Amino acid sequence: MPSIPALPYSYDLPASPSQIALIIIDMQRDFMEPGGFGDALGNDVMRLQAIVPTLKRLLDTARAMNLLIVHTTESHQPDLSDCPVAKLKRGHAKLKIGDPGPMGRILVLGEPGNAIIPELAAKPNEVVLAKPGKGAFYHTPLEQILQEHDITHLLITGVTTEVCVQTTMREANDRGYECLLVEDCTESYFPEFKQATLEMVRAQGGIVGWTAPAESIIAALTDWND
Ligand code: C5J
Repeated sequence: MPSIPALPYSYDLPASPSQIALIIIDMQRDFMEPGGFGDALGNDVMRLQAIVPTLKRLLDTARAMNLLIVHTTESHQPDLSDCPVAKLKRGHAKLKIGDPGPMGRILVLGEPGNAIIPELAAKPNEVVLAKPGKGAFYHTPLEQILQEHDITHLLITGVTTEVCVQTTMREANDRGYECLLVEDCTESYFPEFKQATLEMVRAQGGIVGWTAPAESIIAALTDWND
């Protein structure tokens, strides 16, 4: 059975590529571009751009291998009925969730800022899930979709590492998935938080899962396919 060099030890691939899903968390303009939610919270959003070419290469590999691809966005209904008051009030941002901004209403489904960045836009056969929380399993059909496809292994990517990515990885780990966090396909507004998250998930013998760089994953998947 092929495996990927990873930390804290090699990540064994499943019997078939069809059991692997690529999960791409919240690569949406709200977090990636000036004028969105990330910017409203006072962050330097441009530092997230560095992962885009690498993530695109991994996405292309996953597409070539017909892996299940799941994109998520952090999104709320236009009436904000799915946004807890506590979330709405949090942070004293200059623009709150639902406020009009340069890319439309902040974190609202269907607004220009809520779209996935064009480089990583979903193809029609890929799953796109709008999630109202930080974790991708909360109030979404993700678990059911993974079960229907007999998925056992998740390659986890996206932004931001210590918020929606880490929350999703922990939720997935608790549900029994073998989770590999792709080191150079995830980013944070805070480099030290990204580093801490990578160390946290793979500590204690991989208590939440594994980490590996994209090139190791792409090489292993490509060899497997040959
Ligand atoms: C945040 C996310 N950071 N996608 N959302 O609020 O990580």
